[in-house]
Amino acid sequence: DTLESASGDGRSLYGGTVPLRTTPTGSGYALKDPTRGGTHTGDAANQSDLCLLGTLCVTRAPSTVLTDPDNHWGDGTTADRASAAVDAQYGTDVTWDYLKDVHGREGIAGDGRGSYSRVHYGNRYNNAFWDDSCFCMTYGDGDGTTFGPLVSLDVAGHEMTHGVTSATANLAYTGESGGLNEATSDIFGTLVEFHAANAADPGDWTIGEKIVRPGFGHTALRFMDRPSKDGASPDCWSPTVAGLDVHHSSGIGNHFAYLLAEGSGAKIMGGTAHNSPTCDGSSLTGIGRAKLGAIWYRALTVYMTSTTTYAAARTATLNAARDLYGPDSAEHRAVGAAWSAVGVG
Ligand code: ASN
Ligand code: ZN
Ligand code: CA
Repeated sequence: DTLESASGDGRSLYGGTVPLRTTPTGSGYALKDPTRGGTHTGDAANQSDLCLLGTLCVTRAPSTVLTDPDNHWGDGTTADRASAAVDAQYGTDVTWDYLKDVHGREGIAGDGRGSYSRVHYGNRYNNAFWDDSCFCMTYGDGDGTTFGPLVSLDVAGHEMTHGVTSATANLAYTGESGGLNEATSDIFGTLVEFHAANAADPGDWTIGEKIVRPGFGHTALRFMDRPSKDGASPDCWSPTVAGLDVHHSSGIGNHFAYLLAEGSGAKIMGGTAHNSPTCDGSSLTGIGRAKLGAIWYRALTVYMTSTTTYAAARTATLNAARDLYGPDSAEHRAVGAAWSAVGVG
């Protein structure tokens, strides 16, 4: 577009020094990226939304977009309130670039519109969330004991993927479709993390490894190679999956995604050993992350609906693999084998 933009950089909490595109204001720069649909980040000033009955909330916009006099943002620590904003803006940039470069999608809704992020939401707020109604992201600072600031790449990619899901399959956030909704966010959150190729926050198959603190009791929120490592998620499908919290029933989809991309053998990634046993005793060879992403994206945007179950997700991803690689392709067979390996046969 014709809007002027400038090249800056930021020192983030988790990703080292990162590039940022900003908007010159005359006296300085605003943390707003005209090259990515006007994506911007503001400080929520530790305010919370006004909620009635806990659920009907009025979103409080950040009073201002962050500004900086010299286009060098943050100091890489929480001492500077801009550091978390650098992570949030960078995470949104990488998610934007992943969607565009890999899937040809212009922004979360596919219409070129940028989202905005609010950092420092509430007081020691232990969550991050996407909100369709404001087309915006909100990040808490964490309580410092269980979580630090929730602005890592995988969390940003996870949350903004909820916006993509809303705009496409619109998987209902309950039962098996809810597990698929969460798995979709973990899958693309992870593929965003890999796409960033950031040396300080390299790709892996865990969610939230940068934000958890010792008080959380696990080294990550979720483990896609073996979901049961979190103590609550299933590795293998059974009829009880539908009754689990969506952040645990997602384990079936996460385990499928890991096996399809990486296979069942032992691997070292991001400094940690991954070993993903199958539920049917099979040995699988992975088809790679790029093909997983292509297959899941096509399944999500063409075949899945609000009521898709795991059995229907098997069909949706088989249809997508057939479209992309052919009915007798190794990829099509691999999709069927990976679902069978998590008990969806
Ligand atoms: N962090 C949670 C999630 O993305 C918050 C939520 O909206 N349920 O699943
Ligand atoms: Zn989620
Ligand atoms: Ca991760």
